[in-house]
Amino acid sequence: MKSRLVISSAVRTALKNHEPIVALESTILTHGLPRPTNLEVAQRCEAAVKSSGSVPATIFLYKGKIHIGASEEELFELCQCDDAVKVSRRDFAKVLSGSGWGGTTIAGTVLAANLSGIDLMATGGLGGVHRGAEISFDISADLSELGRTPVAVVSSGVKKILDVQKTLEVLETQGVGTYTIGDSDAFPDFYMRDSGLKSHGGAISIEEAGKILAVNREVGISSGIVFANPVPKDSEGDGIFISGLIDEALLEAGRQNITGPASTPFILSKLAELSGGKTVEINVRLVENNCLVGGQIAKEFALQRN
Ligand code: PSU
Ligand code: MN
Repeated sequence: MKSRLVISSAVRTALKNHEPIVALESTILTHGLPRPTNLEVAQRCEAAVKSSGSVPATIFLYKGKIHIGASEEELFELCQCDDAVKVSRRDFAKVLSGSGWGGTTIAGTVLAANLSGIDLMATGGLGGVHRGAEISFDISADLSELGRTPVAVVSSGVKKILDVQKTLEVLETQGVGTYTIGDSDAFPDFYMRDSGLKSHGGAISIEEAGKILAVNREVGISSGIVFANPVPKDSEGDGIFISGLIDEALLEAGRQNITGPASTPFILSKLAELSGGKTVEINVRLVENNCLVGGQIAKEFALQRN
């Protein structure tokens, strides 16, 4: 097993010294954001984690190995490649038995982080229950992965393109706690700070988040946690405008019969087009902020644990 894991020297040192580490996903780079914004986001996310005093570990697959921590050149190549596979739990064996690139989803990143001893990751939006899942059964593997792997995810909630209420229900069933960082217990829906629904665990501070994660690990609970970090107030989208665009993007996906793993990337790129880049701007701003807050939570977690 160990020979399949390639851990960068910065991450290896941090693991050895029990320093705070934040894992970062790579599907957002290979499938979620357009070029060249993806590379810019990759670099800004790593810088945001570093500015908090934690160590970033971007996770991806390449040439039969699971990479934990990317060099500048690797980030560049990953963001350029055309043929990366979107990798969740079921995809590891296939992609690792070949030689190509894999961009890990939140599910894939949580799995790989856990294999390498990292307890927290940061990203933009968690996958969830797709609208119409009662017919399509399309429920992101992010939810079941968090149900079986004890890694915390810092995200701006669940994207409004999904069914947020059903997603919270499945997280409950999977034993995954949801908390909102800050002074409101509203669960965010990515573009907006308040989806109209609440986090089950309510509003918590960064210190409390670190402690909750430490206790989850101490007790040996085998499921993960969602720390929802709302988009900063000055970057929040116009809810009515974005809802209209989402309806349009979903209709177009239906017309073109786009389903399964292709669904989220298609809707995201359609939204970017329809909003003239506005949704991408919000995405960039919130993911960078989540990496900063993720780094702060990782530090609190390290203090509690060490
Ligand atoms: N939400 C976003 N941007 C993304 C994704 C989700 O706002 O890029 C990606 C993440 O990697 C997430 C994955 O884990 O999509 C979920 O895809 P699916 O619904 O096919 O499981
Ligand atoms: Mn799916």
